[in-house]
Order: sequence, then structure tokens, then C-alpha cells
Amino acid sequence: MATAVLTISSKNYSSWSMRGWLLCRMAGLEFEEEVMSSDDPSTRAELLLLSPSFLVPCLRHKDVKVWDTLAIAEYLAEIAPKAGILPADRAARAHCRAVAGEMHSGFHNLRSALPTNLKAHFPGFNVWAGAQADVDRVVAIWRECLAAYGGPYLFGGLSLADAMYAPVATRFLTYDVKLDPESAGYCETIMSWPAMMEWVAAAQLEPDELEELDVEF
Ligand SMILES: N[C@@H](CCC(=O)N[C@@H](CS)C(=O)NCC(=O)O)C(=O)O
Repeated sequence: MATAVLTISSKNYSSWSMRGWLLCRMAGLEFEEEVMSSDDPSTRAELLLLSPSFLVPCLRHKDVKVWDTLAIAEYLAEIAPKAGILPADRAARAHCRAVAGEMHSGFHNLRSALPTNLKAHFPGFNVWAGAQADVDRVVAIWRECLAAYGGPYLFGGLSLADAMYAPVATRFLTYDVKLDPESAGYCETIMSWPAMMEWVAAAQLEPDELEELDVEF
């Protein structure tokens, strides 16, 4: 078995899988992907063994097993301290953890009203007011970070924050969310990040829409 294995699910639908995978790439970790299809009962049983939370992503590295995206990020930042997953400056690092935490525990309206679906495109999609408040908060975070650290990524170079917000950039594109030029530019930056391009290309190759997954996932 490879030294590192990342368990993920759908590349088209699973935003948390995307975040974990992007973080492993950011860390420069050599890892194997283990892709679990979560609708098959035997796969679910296996997933439960691999990830006690029953959720993906889950990283196994040497004798360490870590699940939950933020825990994976902290672990990767420890084994690859030079990768910049957490900014070097203490104040920026605290800010980065704060915006990553906000994504991890919040934005429920955005997540349920605009589920991740990389292959889909809904021009003119009507974002309801509750989700629009989340969109506005995301955009405020992005604009503040881009102004404070000078871009092109949220904290200058790539960091945990970009992995956390990458699936939000894809949602904005999927649902044709109207954005100011700085935020639209940041979405483009994320979509041209080579690791992201690789993920999106793989998502395009996945079998077509699973209707029951067109919900928060
Ligand atoms: N807070 C968790 C969220 C993980 C999560 O919700 N993962 C979803 C996929 S995106 C999942 O595994 N859902 C259960 C399933 O698909 O069976 C994290 O940070 O990793």
C-alpha cells in the first residue's frame, strides 16, 4: 500500500473531498486516491471502518489516520511546514484559520441552496435571499483578504483558505452568481490553479448526474 492514501468520493459532487485533495496537493504529498461511491451499502460499511466519522475525506499516512478537513490541513501543515498551508506570519495565520473555520462551520444556506455540481451550469439561477446573505459574506471575506495580502490567492500565496473556498468558487460559476470584478477574478485564479484544473477535468469524466445527489453533499 502507498505511504499515503486519501479516501474521497465523487469529484463532481463532493466539496469536502475536493478540499482534502487540494490540501494534499498543496502539501506536495505523494498519495493514492481511494474513491468511495457512497450509495453502495458495502462501500458505506467499508467507509465506516476507514473514517469513524463516516465522512470523506479521510487521510491515512504511515500509521496516522486523520479525518475532517481542518484536522487534515493541520496535519499536513505539520508534516510539510514549508508548503504554506498556514501563512508564516502569526496574525495572518490566525486570520487564515478564522476564515477557514467560518467555511467549515457556516454558510449552511449557501451549501444547501447551491450544492456543488462541477458539471452543471445554471445561467440566470435565482439565488434566494438567505443564500445571498452567505454569498455576500463570502465575497466580503475574499475582498478583505485580497486587499490585505495583495492576492492573487487569499493570503498571497496558496493556503488552507483557498482550498476551503475553492468549492465556493465553483458554485458561483455553476449557479451564475453575479460578482464584483475582484471576486470574479479570484474565481478565475482558483479555476486556473493547476491542481484545481486536474480535479475539474477528472470530475468531467465521472458518470452522469445522480439525481439524488443534487442536494447538499
Ligand atoms: N466537516 C467534515 C465534512 C465532511 C463531509 O460532509 N463529507 C461528505 C462528502 S462531501 C460525506 O462524506 N458525506 C457522507 C457520505 O457521502 O456518505 C470535514 O471537514 O471533512
